[in-house]
Amino acid sequence: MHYFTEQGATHAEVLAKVRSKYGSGSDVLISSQREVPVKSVWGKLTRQTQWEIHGALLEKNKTPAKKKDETLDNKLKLLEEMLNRTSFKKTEERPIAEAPLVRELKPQLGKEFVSTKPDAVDTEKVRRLEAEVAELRQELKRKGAPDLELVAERELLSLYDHCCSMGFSHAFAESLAMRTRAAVAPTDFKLRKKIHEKARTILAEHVRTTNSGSQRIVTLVGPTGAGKTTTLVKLAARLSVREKRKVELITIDNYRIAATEQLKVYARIMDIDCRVCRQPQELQEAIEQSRAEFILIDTSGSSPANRDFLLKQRAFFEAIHTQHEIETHLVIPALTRLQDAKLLFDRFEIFNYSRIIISKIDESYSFAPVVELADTWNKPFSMLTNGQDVAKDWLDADRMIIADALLKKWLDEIDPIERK
Ligand SMILES: Nc1nc2c(ncn2[C@@H]2O[C@H](COP(=O)(O)OP(=O)(O)O)[C@@H](O)[C@H]2O)c(=O)[nH]1
Ligand SMILES: [Mg+2]
Repeated sequence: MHYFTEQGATHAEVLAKVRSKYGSGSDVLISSQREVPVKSVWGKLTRQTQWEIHGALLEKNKTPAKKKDETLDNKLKLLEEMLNRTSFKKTEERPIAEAPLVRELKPQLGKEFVSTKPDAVDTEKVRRLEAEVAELRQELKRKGAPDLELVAERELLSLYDHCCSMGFSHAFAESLAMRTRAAVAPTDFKLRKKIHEKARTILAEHVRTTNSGSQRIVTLVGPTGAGKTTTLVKLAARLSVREKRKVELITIDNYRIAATEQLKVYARIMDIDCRVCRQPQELQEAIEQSRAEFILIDTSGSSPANRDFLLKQRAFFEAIHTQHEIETHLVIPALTRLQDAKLLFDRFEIFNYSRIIISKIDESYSFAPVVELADTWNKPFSMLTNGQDVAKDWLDADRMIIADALLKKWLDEIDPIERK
């Protein structure tokens, strides 16, 4: 424990000095703050006074706190802290004491921190902060924020805000915040680590996962450029190179020569057969003749709006589905927005896909909309892809990995010491 005494001409000045030197975390304990006579001869002669704050710094954090940014979260913390250090007893002098937010905070005022002579600068700051917070709260309300107490439950609000910023719908974000609230003890409402722990588990409950390669015939569908061909090759490499299974590639993407050639090159490298089927009948015959343990079918990419094209592609699978089970994965790029994801989930349903692959997670900040939609449609994830290297840039879907990818950033925003 390190003890300190700081002095300044005004209460605000000395408080600012303490904050800038030691930060404002829970490790900074203030034992007393009072007005004292200036000890110098000149001070005695002129009966000057100054402010003095005595306190202690707990061992765990001797470094000054990081400069706070302008988020709602930080504003609330700052506001609460300032209110804790300022008296609002004289309501006639301080109309702000009747403001709703202050009423909300009043019961939390710590007696030992109540100054008998509050500084005007502090009051002004409180007013300004309160106005800003009220504005931000209005903004949150407009966005449909849940009915949570602004200060006491600020970490739950912050969780809600984070989920919205990741791309979840407001309804999903609210449901997650409220379910987390129900699972956390009220004494932990201000502890992000505790809230994160529960939120992570609750979010993971919304994520279903499954395997790939459960059927002999596997196909990937999805929009152009989603990563279908690359991911199919990744699957082929895993089955043939790693698991030593006999694999054959078939492409019904006969519209783009380059796409067909791309697949043939990969097949040559892996030393596996590759065929191009231009008609549904050809696909049927190719499957009948194949001796492979796994047949991986590459499809043409298509805009979800092009229903005719999608129906043409589906005709290939209609030709074989009576004799064969088909494992169909919908490939969706991680950066797909909620409205676009809705369209993909809906339009590609004609392929009766049973699994979702999130591709290109390395190119996106978040894939929350895909996770929300998969939950709504009750579809499990099979794989995530994270790069162009066909030998290694993929991973099996895992509910905790998915939950962490969406919530860990929120936990990481706070001080590493608070996180422990
Ligand atoms: N960064 C990144 N790029 C990828 C990933 N998967 C595929 N790609 C790239 O995305 C582009 C389109 O991939 P492709 O497999 O041809 O998409 P398709 O049209 O759906 O078959 C190619 O340049 C791929 O190398 C991935 O997981 N991460
Ligand atoms: Mg392709």
